[in-house]
Amino acid sequence: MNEIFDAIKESAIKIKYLIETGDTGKSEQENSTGDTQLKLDIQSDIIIEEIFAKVKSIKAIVSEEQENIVNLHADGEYLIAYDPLDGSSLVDVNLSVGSIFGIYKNEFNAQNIIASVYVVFGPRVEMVITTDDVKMYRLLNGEFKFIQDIKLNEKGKLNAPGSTQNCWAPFHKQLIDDIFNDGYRLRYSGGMVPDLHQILLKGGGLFSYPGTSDRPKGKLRQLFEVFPFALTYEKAGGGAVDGFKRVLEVPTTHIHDTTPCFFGSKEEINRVLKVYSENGK
Ligand code: P6P
Repeated sequence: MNEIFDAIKESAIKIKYLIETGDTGKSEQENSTGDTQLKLDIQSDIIIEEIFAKVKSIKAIVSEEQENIVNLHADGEYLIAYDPLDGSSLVDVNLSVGSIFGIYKNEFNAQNIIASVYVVFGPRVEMVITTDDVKMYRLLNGEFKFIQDIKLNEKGKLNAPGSTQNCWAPFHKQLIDDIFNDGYRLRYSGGMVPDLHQILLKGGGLFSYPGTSDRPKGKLRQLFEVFPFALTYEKAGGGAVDGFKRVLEVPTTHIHDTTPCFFGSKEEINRVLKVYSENGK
């Protein structure tokens, strides 16, 4: 699998340059979930696909920016689902963005995810690789150097409450208010990669993107946003749930399916499960 990690490192260096120099304007296209595609989205996707096409162990890929699966090498053993530049619109206001990769075997579904990678493009470029553990690397003089292992505390201090105001569950807002009343600090940029990276590095807390009235199945995509981070949070000693169960037990029927999601330290995740099981459907 190291050849895949090396391919992602190669793409990250090119995407870093693209972010610094590229045109952040809108393209004429929409992706399969109706998001208007920015030129950065399309160009980042092209960079990644061209690099992955050279890796013989990759059988097929799924991109947030493309409707269908792209078959690469019939004898390949890995499937990769990725979001080439999540939160790309944040580049316009100079906030951090990221790329997310889920590495699967046999099928694109939660049961078959075997590794994940994300890259944060911020003041520094950092890459986090999850296999049986969670390891962080930083781009230094053109090379990714190992910096640290990542482990979550049992309980954290940060709260990233995405889209609470639109949540379908009337009790959800009270859950978030109670967490703030317990002294958690608000940390939400609108980019899931830096928001989740911060919670991982600051010892823990809770990131929520619940189902909303207009999107009861949530906004974040299973294969290339939620499942990769769910693996990372679980391997770091925390958890990831949809309110009622592990998100890594959520079935996938379409490659662009979404799911409500909560990522956090053990204590915060147990708090979500308790409130949803007592009040939810
Ligand atoms: P909202 C970015 O567009 C994204 O997909 C995630 O990175 C982020 O967590 C979420 O959407 C933000 O959504 O509704 O708060 O703008």
